[in-house]
Amino acid sequence: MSKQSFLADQGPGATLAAIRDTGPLVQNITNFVAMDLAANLLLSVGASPAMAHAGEEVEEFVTLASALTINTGTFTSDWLEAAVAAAAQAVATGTPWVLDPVGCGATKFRLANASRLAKMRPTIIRGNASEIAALSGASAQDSGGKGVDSTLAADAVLEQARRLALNSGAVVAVTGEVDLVTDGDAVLRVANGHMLLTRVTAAGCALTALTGAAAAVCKDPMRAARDALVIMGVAGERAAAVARGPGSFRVALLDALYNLESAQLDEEARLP
Ligand code: ATP
Ligand code: TZP
Ligand code: MG
Ligand code: MG
Repeated sequence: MSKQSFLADQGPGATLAAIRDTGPLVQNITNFVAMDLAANLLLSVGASPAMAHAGEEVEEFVTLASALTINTGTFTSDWLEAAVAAAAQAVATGTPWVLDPVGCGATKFRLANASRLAKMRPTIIRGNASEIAALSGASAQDSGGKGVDSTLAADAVLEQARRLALNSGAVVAVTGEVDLVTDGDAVLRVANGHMLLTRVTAAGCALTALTGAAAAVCKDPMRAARDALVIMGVAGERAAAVARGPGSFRVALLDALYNLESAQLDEEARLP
């Protein structure tokens, strides 16, 4: 895919409008920490969240959903098997699916889980820089990371992100102060956001859920990933302007997402 082909497309405002118009059902297999924020964030932008991870129902659920997100943040072995079944069903039904390899550099179990899922044709992989470095095969020393948090800037792992995109077939979105999105060839950057997003747990996980909603309405995964980052980043900036700290920021973030005007989003997007 050439850079021109997706840049010629409509901007993030059109993606937000499409989410609101169509209200896509986004199925999330996500962690206990993130479930509340991710579900509320999807509702705030006009999507319909469903948190469903039981092995008995995941395949049936995927057939109903417009997108699937899988976040490995608090996985146990049974959740992993359910996620593998859900990912296979997503691929079989042509449902876009997004992988969030939370803290995958921290333990062998996490890396094995995320690596297995990364081989199952995710549409988009979204992680912080340390997670993307670890998933691309970098050593624990090179990928850094502190549990689920990153110790690297997104641009420091550009080559690893490119390699991961080429090996997995996914578009890779790396978040940080300046986010980057790559399909292994073209690279996009999003400079929106605010430091307070790193002071609210599961902001990244909720962004992954939002990326699922964007992928549901936007066929081009580069554009879907970029637009989700712009929506989250602009909302973060607006929330920070009225917040007194992480607690009020978390509430203000949902309000900002709900009140975003799609026309203004394109003006406030910072795409260096
Ligand atoms: P969490 O922040 O909840 O630990 P994560 O580590 O998975 O999640 P992050 O890289 O923190 O994900 O990205 C979450 C959001 O925060 C993204 O929208 C990103 O653009 C934004 N962000 C991250 N770091 C910064 C920063 N230093 N300045 C501005 N925005 C940031
Ligand atoms: N521990 C396991 S999952 C999780 C924590 C703290 C949430 C991580 O959220 P994010 O958005 O990846 O920082
Ligand atoms: Mg973080
Ligand atoms: Mg994360």
